[in-house]
Amino acid sequence: MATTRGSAKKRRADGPGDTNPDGVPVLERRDTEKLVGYYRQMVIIRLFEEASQRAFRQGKVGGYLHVYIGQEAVATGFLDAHRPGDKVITAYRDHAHALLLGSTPREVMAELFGKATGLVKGKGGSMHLFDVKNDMMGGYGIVGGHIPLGVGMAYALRYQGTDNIVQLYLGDGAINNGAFHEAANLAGLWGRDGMNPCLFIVENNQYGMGTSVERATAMTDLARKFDSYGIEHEKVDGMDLEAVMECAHRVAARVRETGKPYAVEAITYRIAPHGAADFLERYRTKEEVRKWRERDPIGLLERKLIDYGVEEERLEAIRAEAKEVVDDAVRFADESPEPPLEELYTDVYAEESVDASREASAARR
Ligand SMILES: Cc1ncc(C[n+]2csc(CCOP(=O)(O)OP(=O)(O)O)c2C)c(N)n1
Ligand SMILES: [Mg+2]
Repeated sequence: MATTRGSAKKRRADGPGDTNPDGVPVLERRDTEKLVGYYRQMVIIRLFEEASQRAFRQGKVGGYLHVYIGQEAVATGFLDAHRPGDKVITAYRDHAHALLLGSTPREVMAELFGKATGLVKGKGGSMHLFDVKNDMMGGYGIVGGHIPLGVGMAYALRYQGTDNIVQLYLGDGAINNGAFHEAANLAGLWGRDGMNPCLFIVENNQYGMGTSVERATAMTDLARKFDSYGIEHEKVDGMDLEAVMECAHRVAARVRETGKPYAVEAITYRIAPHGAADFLERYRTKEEVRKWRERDPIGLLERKLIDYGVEEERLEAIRAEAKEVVDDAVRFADESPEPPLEELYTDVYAEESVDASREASAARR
């Protein structure tokens, strides 16, 4: 089905004027059609994640793989406030972020399968998705490792005189890492002078692998950790897409305007196991998972859409079409070729700098 092959379609903020002339956020006017579009995207992400986890368990995916099931409303809502040129950086649970920014399900699935047609030619895999043209500055596998990079990007965006911002996603576990504290300190410091438009989005999914937030830190109010660095913050219900969208537009506009960092702790839940190879979940009860499932972000949105007058048949049709998009992506990844051996030696260093340094050393000779 040619028409369904495309990515979860590109999404952008409403453009100049995230607030109306009275200063009221645009999102106070409900746009049911937009929400239906996001329902489609969230269903694509859910089915994509289920398919990728299955493929991993069938041995089709190398490296490791972590799915975003349960957390869909967080990236969907925050990226609604994305504007071209803003940068997005996250950890290894990164498929949804890439899809939402415009990478196609085909190229992302092929990347997981390590194929030549993958987003980064099959060289990155699940944890290292990168799509510069769509502002996706990476998935990173080292917990906390991307946080200093994101803060540095935010500085660079201001240094270059743009009004772009960085959306920096991190987990509850990453916040206990030293790299977070060093980077947050600099973000606060540079932000004091309007030089750090970094929006920290803490995806508190309650666990870092098998360790709950309560077992990982004595101060479990993660948003408040940002107080130490002079960074203002709030919390949002990360299961409720509309709440996330409202928060995202309001705080992104503020970061864009002031050049100061801001932090949001999105309260969410990892419904799936930590990684695709994890089956035993001794660290939590079935009852706990069941309770959170009652607030599954897709189910919540579905109920709201029905309340807003959208017909169940329309949602049914969207689910069927989403399944075709994902089936097509899996077929494409399956049938794509492996990267040729010569690819081992390409993209190791940036070509331009290699040429420039060759020219410079030739000139010196
Ligand atoms: C520096 C480092 N230490 C440990 C690990 C092993 N590890 C992988 S994921 C993870 C948990 C991170 O939890 P969180 O930041 O909450 O992210 P989530 O998996 O919940 O999305 C750990 C400890 C790692 N990848 N890097
Ligand atoms: Mg976590």
